[in-house]
Amino acid sequence: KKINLAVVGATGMVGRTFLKVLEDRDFPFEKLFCFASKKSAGEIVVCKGKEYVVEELTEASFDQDIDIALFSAGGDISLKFAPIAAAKGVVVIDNSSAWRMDPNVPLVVPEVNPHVLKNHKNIIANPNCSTIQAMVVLKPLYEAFGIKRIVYSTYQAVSGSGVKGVYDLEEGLKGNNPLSCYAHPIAGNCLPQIDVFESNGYTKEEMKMIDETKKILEDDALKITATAVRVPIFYSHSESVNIELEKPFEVEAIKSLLSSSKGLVLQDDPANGIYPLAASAAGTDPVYVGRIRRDESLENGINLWIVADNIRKGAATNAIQIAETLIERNLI
Ligand code: 11C
Repeated sequence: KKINLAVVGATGMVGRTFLKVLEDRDFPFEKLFCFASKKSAGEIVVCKGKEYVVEELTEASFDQDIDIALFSAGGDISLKFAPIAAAKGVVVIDNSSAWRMDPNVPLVVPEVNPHVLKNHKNIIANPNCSTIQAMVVLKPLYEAFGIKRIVYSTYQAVSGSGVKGVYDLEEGLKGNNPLSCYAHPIAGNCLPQIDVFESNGYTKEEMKMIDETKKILEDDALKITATAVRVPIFYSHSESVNIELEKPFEVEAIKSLLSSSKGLVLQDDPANGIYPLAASAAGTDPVYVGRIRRDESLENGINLWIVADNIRKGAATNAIQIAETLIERNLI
């Protein structure tokens, strides 16, 4: 069956990357509908060499013959329009945080937990970018050795904040500091704040990593803490992850396990300067892992460095892989 696709938020940073990834992966769609706000309606976008006129998103948009809608237009749009689309038989793959923790909504990384897709009720959530890349590495470790505790420390690119974040860094590098996005200058800085603070002193980004990890690994007892930091990098999030495993392990066994895990590329030859780098990961789809070494302060502790393009694997690619998995498994 040929699929009719819609992209909601087609002119945004993730929306444009959806179109690029559909093209790169030669996703087999028949028709493509591109929606955005009234302000962007009429703009032309291109996918697989064909031009599409962006239409204003309205409730009637989903009366058309659409099988799958990829949403990336912010949480409010998802909250309002995903149920409308779902009720009209469209399967929504939503990149916002609006539906992620809803118990009726599968939260999916295709290499990690595709089995939960069979329970979908026409809304499927794409996890937060910093969670997605960690899951691709942590799931094989969880299965092979068990995990007791995770300490996440992130180094996140400005593109995670969309076009405003990219603008602030570009301008900051020219010596201007517009503060259109962040509370402090991002150029030459590290901001230990991503999103707003919650009452427990953690940021929303940190709590997303903690809560989404538990949901995806289906383990509420996991002990997790996180510090999320915005760094002056355009694309790709980097993460230092410290893990306390349940069982003893050999470092070489972990390297060999991860080198053969789906969606992962092992880059771990520090003597030759080989380890994952944000600049090399940018524009690509895999998750990269390296600097794998024992945490000698802990029984069964391991340290890892994980990098992926936050707009591709962290958003657009993961959503499109969900669509591909739905098709493969006849869940559409
Ligand atoms: C950032 N992780 O880097 C955020 C962006 O919940 O989808 C993605 C927010 C989300 O700022």
